[in-house]
Amino acid sequence: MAHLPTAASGPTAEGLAAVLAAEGWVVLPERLPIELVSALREGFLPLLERHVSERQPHEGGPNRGVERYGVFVPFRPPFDDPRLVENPMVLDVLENVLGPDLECSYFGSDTPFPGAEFQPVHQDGEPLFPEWNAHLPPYAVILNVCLVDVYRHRGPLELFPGPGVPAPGADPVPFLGPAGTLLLRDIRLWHRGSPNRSDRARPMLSLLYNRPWFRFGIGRPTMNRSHYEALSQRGRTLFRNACVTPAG
Ligand SMILES: O=C(O)CCC(=O)C(=O)O
Repeated sequence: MAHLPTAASGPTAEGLAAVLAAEGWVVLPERLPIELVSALREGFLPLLERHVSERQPHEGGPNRGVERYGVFVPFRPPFDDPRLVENPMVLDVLENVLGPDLECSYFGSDTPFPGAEFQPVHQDGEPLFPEWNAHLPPYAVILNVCLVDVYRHRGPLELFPGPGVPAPGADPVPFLGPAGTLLLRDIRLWHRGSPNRSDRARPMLSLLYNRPWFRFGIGRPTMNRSHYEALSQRGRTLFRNACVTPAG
């Protein structure tokens, strides 16, 4: 059975970055504080409820399937907490992988409800040069944080290690762990959502960090000017291409 790569190969940012670059993902050795996770969950559930009441479950693309919802996350408390959006451990690893000019250009979420089934195996980002048969260095990495404990039957995200299309019958590795566990995965990593056989939804936040020339196209972080101005210098650099609306 495959295991998620963790700090075992080196607890330093460089060691974690090397695992991420080689395997396509890494689970960080520290989790978000439980009180922050509770605040994120309490803040997120009303957004999810409103979204569900207004939308059809499969809205958001062919990969979504039924009972799976994608909700964009507004950049305001508690979601703008620097321990989440400019987490020092995350940024130290990512600067090693993406360079010092990285930016954050997507803030969303994925939630399979009880009854969700398998998604098709897919990548969130296409290879940059599909006609060129070479694996290029990472240019965009997703940070995933589950807001509830995730175990086998609660619809974990399933990851297929390494570059390339998974071989038929390849065994994916489920992303399991207590709420607040931090996963970094290359946008090109093949993955799928799995069935949620529990009695509870599995909300998971997604932030995309990328090299400055990459454009993802949807889910650009949106914040009002007062939230932008409250950011640290590092935060303003990370969110320099955010959609900033007048304060109000
Ligand atoms: O949240 C999940 O389990 C998978 C979500 C996903 O990969 C997607 O919607 O593209």
